[in-house]
Amino acid sequence: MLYPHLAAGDPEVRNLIMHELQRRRDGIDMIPSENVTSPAVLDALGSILTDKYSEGYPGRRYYGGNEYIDQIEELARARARSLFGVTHANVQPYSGSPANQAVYLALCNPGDTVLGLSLFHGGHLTHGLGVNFSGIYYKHLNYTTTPEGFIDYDGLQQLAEEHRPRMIVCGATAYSRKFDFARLASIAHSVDAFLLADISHIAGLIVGDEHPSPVGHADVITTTTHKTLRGPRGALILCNGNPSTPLKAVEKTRENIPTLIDRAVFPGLQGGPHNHQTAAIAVALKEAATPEFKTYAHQVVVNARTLCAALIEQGHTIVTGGTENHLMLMDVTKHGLSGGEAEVALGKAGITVNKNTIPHDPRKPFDPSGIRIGTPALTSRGMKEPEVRAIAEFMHTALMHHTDDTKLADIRRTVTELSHAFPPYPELNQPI
Ligand code: DSN
Repeated sequence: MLYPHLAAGDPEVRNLIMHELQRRRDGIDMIPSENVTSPAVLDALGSILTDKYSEGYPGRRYYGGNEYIDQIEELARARARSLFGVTHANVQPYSGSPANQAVYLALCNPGDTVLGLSLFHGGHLTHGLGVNFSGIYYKHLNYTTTPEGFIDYDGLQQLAEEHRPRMIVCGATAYSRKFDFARLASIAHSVDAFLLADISHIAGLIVGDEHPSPVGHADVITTTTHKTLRGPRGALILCNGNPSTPLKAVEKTRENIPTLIDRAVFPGLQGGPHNHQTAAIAVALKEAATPEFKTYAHQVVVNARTLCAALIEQGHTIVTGGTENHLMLMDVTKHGLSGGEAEVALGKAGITVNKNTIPHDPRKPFDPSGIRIGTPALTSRGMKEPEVRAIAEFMHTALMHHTDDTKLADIRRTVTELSHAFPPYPELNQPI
């Protein structure tokens, strides 16, 4: 029996977890920011490390009994440094938004001007949305994509020259093309701004050599650990240089970045690190350094390209006309649907995607024109080009019959059959 202690202690919660497991087994998750973690990562995440307080950093804690916790955090930091090729890594941010918040706290003063890619053109909440801390405490201006959906580097350069920001944020949650980090750095540094590269979506592709790295270009790099990197929820902040020991209050200059970052994470923003999460991050970073992970990252991109080509062949509209990474944005409006309706129809067919704005979307964000589709999770399950072509066919049929519940239920049966041949968690393959 899975989770026997939970079965005894809290059958209600176990039952809901079992339903979620069944949902994952029966369907195909194509949300590009989701993935499937390994049993080793899950073991570390569910370990007794959750019980320990360890405010501070290795060797300088505010609690006793941290001799093993120190070694775990050192291991995670060393693995992060080596994997990304930087000299400093902070592994304590609870997730991506707190990691970005720590960078703002470290490098900017409240009211400073910051430029980030608009959420509605593929950016992130923390890149300057008005209702987010980034738009509330900082003077945020957004750069956008061109009408075709490519980052408007010229527009960014103009905005930067006009407003002389303190920091430029690059990175995205819904952008299917490669970032030109050299160009972004040259724009930022031409106006003496810091460049923050948020590589949360593409970190796994970067370590798998499927996307250029921002190292050597960006002043600071943040990434979540649970997307293409395939670890637990969590985040890293990466940079070059070394923090002072002990951490001193220092000026917000480029050479002080490691010290500024460490002070911003703790005590600036967070209390005790989540040690079970740190251990699971260490495990995931070890996995990401293997040749198998490179093969995985390559297949993620091949699968996305294959899916995109098949969807275009069936007459669908893909923003920018293609993909160079793990995701694509589809404009579904020409079939008489909104993104929300497409999400629901595909959900009924057993395929999970999310509605998403497309660049220059005439519709509202809560029911936009597009859907966002990605291949990281299905690739972790072992699916390759033949399965992806079959999925494109299922998606096409579901979208063409989006009001026909009988047809959608038929597709769902076939999707479930395919899905059962590629279990997301083979080690948990027991009856529920
Ligand atoms: N919410 C994440 C995504 O889906 O891309 C970004 O944090």
